[in-house]
Amino acid sequence: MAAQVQPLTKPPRTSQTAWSALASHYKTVSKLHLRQLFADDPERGERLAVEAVGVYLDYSKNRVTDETMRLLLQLAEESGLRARIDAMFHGEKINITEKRAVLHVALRAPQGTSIVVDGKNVVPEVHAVLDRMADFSNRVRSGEWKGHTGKRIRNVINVGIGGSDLGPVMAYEALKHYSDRAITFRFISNIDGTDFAEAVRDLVPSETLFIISSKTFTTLETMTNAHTAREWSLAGLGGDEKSVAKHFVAVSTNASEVAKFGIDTANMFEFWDWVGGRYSMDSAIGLSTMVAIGPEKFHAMLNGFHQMDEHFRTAPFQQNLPVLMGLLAIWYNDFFGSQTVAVLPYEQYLKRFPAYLQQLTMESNGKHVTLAGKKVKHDTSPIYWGEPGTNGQHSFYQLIHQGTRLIPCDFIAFSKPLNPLGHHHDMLIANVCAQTEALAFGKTPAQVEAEGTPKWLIPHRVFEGNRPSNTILADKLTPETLGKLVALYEHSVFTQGTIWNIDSFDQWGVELGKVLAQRIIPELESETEPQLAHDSSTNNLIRYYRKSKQS
Ligand code: G6Q
Repeated sequence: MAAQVQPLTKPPRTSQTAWSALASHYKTVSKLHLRQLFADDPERGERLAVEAVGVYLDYSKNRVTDETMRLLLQLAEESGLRARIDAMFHGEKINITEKRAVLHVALRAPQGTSIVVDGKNVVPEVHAVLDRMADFSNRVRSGEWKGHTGKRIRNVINVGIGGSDLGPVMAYEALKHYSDRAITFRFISNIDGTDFAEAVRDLVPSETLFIISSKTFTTLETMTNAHTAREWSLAGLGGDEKSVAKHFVAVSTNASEVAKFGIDTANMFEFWDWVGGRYSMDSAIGLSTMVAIGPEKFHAMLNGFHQMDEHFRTAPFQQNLPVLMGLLAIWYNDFFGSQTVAVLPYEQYLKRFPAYLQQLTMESNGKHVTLAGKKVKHDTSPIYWGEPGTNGQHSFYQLIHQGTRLIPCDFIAFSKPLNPLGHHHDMLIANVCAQTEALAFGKTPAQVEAEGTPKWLIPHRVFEGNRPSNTILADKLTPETLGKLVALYEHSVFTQGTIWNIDSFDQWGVELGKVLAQRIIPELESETEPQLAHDSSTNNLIRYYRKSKQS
């Protein structure tokens, strides 16, 4: 039972006096308008901004005063954030319910550094796998790695789900600009056969390589898709079992299951139980990313991650980007009662970034008990969602501007475009500035009236403003910047989880989903009418499905 496991590391928590101070401070701040805060402090826009490792965060358009920030920073101190950061970086088993260290930071630790888990420095192993990945990627990219019939590999398909899919898809899309366009990359995750069918419909097996990515190598969706891939591949290659070695490689922690599937463990890329699925895009799970962009750029991405790691580990909290973002998320979630955060990248290549963040944030912090197994006192993870700008502006932004809910937003943008075309980029960035400005300052009835608006129409055209946002700016979307951006959110999630005193690194809800369907599959497939012992609704749905699939 998870809740009975005692914390291996007790965080030094005090009574969080800052929490009650923030609760009463909120009563004052909630009445303040950003218009006033900016008018009273002409320097606010420059003052409430931090730049570190090439990432600029403007948090001035948040509903905070200096006192709010002081109290939030005090909350971080009182929650033992500093000690928790050190515990993570030192390989302590802070994932207490699974008794595991949490060391995605070791995946990007430079060669020659040392991070010890169970008495062993794991950094050399990390680099040994990276070297094997580089060798493999170079061979595929150069055409040296041939398929069974001697043809070069033109298509690479990652088969995985959750953490073994979302990171690879997001990174591929984000870094497409840098990818080898001679190779087609696809991603199969859903157990819905359509996902597989559509991914391979225009491909030939002799030119197609599958990367089966699964930490456990037992996940229903991935194993089902992997077996279908094996059949499809064999069917196109004369049924010769020897072809599997040329068309399948695995990324896993489970060598025996990989061997059972028929993949030579020489073609297996390893990672470790101290890498959580949603924190694994920079491990061997990123093999498809490395094949796409090449080892050098993959290392540049790791370097970006590492720079943000070091910033998080060493910077004072008041200048610490992930800490500030985590604290602001807590401020809206727990004091304003905002339930969601919108992530709005103004960069088309980041179109899958919000989906990636949904897993990172909500699987990590969607928890209802503390490390000690007690019910949490405050709401945990907000719901993260979003779409790239400017598309969102023509749909759901209406609610952000004029709805009744307060939705804090993260705007993400880059100074330089990857595809400079006429004035496109200036117009794109003008939209970022205009949106954050409009959200913060709104439009008063007097302004609307001055525009000649008829009286009856004025209420409809008023924008209250006072809607908070962060603006995150970086120079250009590069592999290095992507690493920084992902690490920024990883550590913001860590900051939030530390303050709520929860285990951000387990996922019992997801584990439950992995076993639930197993019981029902035979009931749907059995030739004879099964004895059903579910509730009446589930029983009825099973019977309805069985009947209609036969009709
Ligand atoms: C991630 C989760 C989950 C996991 C998938 C795939 O943190 O644990 O999304 O990544 O369920 O698991 P496997 O990699 O074991 O197939």
